[in-house]
Amino acid sequence: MRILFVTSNQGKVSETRKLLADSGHTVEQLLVRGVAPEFDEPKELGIEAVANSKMVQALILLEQEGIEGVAVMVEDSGVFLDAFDEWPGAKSAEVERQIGLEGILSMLREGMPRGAEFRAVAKVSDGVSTWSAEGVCRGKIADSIRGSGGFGYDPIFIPNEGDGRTFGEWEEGKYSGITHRAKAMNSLAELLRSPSR
Ligand code: ITT
Repeated sequence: MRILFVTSNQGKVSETRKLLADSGHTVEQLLVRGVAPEFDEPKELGIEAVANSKMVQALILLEQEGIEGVAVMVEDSGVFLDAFDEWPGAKSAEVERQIGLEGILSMLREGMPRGAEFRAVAKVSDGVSTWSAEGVCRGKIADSIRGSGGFGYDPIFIPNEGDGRTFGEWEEGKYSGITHRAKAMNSLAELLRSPSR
């Protein structure tokens, strides 16, 4: 299946392309006349609602543009901090832009819980059926920014299933199945393989 991924985030595109390569699906960024379309995202409603909203808007756009014979993918994700009642969640990208990783670290004062998790909701639609999956990656926030790999919160996120390094320090990339996105995409690939789809 040729899957057009509705995102402006190149980090998501390259990770997802690798994750789905073995399942025989190709993933490319949805571009209209060379530009990634921007959609309204109801961030206050959470990542599932944002993904649903992006999917509706994307399917309308494909129809308007006469783009056929492809599937469309949306994904919404975020980091949820125990210390702040799951903030920033769906607003992770915006918060990162506003206060940066240093800002997050300075808000987490000594003695505050450092537990956190990444969550992702991913959906694929061929215009008739829609498949949906989610993934969670539990971990904790590091004391300092470590490593420059990945994107977003990777340099301050230490996954529980790892070896103590932040995702930013993983030289080999983070496609070993433990990321929230990997889990969501692996579930999606499984659903797409299912004969009952
Ligand atoms: P699109 O909406 O265009 O797909 P975006 O980056 O704005 O791109 P989201 O709205 O889903 O994506 O925001 C997700 C943010 O959560 C992302 O920008 C990072 O700040 C953070 N995030 C999500 N997954 C991450 C990951 O695997 N590693 C690091 N940070 C991640």
